[in-house]
Amino acid sequence: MSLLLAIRGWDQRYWQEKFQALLHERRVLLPDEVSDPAYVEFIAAWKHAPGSLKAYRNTRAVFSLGAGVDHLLSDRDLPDAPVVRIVDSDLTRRMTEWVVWQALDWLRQGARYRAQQQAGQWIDDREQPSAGDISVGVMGLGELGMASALALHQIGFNVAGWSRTPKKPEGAVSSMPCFSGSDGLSTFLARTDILVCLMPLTPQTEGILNQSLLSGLKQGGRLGGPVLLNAGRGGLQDESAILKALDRGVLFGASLDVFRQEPLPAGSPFYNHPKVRVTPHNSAMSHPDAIAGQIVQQIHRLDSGGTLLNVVDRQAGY
Ligand code: NDP
Ligand code: OXD
Repeated sequence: MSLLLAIRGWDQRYWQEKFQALLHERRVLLPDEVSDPAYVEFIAAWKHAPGSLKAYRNTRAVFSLGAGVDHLLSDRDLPDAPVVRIVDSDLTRRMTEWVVWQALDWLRQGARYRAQQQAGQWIDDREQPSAGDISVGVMGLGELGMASALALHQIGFNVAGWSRTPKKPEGAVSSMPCFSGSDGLSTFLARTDILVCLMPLTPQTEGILNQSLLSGLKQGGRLGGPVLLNAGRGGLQDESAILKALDRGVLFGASLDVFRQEPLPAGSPFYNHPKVRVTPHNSAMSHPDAIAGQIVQQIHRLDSGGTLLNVVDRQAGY
């Protein structure tokens, strides 16, 4: 029996070696090494070609090599097996770093001071707000959103959250205002200076970062206007609405790690936009050792009669 690696865009051989070094009792195969699909017991995938997994009818679980599973669930021919995602403390920490980095860069006017330094200028003529003057709204209070909310709260931002189902946070963020569903959205947006989007891409969230949502954000504020940070998925974005909102001053700025088309094509208006910071979908890279280790552990759990962890709800899409 074997584990099939179905990967596009990453180095397949590298991942194969990582998995094979940990999974001694099974062969780890790439698609063109499979002679009989019936012997494929597990699949670990990242952005496989839709339809290409149809033949693997004995699959016991399909593992995503990342936290998101939209790349799997958008494939109508995915084998009818549990879909498992990654929940990893290293990945969560990296995402928290990105969110905090971007929030602080907007708060502390990073672009302005970098430009001043390059121009050899010493200008200290502007008032500097502090984190306590800024309300951050985190959309998506899952593994990543909750960790980011906690870190932002610890820095002193006024943090609130929004999710699909109601939340009662515990510990340091127990007093964080939490909103949910379409009923809670407008109140959540109206208090938000920095909107952090850490939601999955599902049929319900596709294009949610649109003109109507952006125009519901708090206008004015100590940053000069609202700022969007999106590291969820590009499919959440209505990109022309974001550009219009930036150009019309409805949005003051945006930090975007994800795009509808990746790699973001040369010539995209996002690259040179003075109010946009672009990172190449690497806010929270999956570390191969941690990811392969976690998936192999899950396989061993099944082997010893246990159940899989982090199985997604195929109906909800995440
Ligand atoms: P989780 O599944 O743990 O959390 C998802 C959150 O989104 C939950 O709070 C959920 O609400 C909320 N949500 C889902 N659908 C809706 C909706 N229709 N309306 C409101 N809230 C909704 O996911 P993670 O935190 O682990 O990851 C989030 C996403 O981040 C991933 O799906 C992936 O797309 C992206 N990601 C990006 C990376 C990058 O490098 N850019 C790296 C890793 C992940 P509820 O709590 O009520 O269920
Ligand atoms: C993920 C990603 O989903 O890196 O893990 O985008």
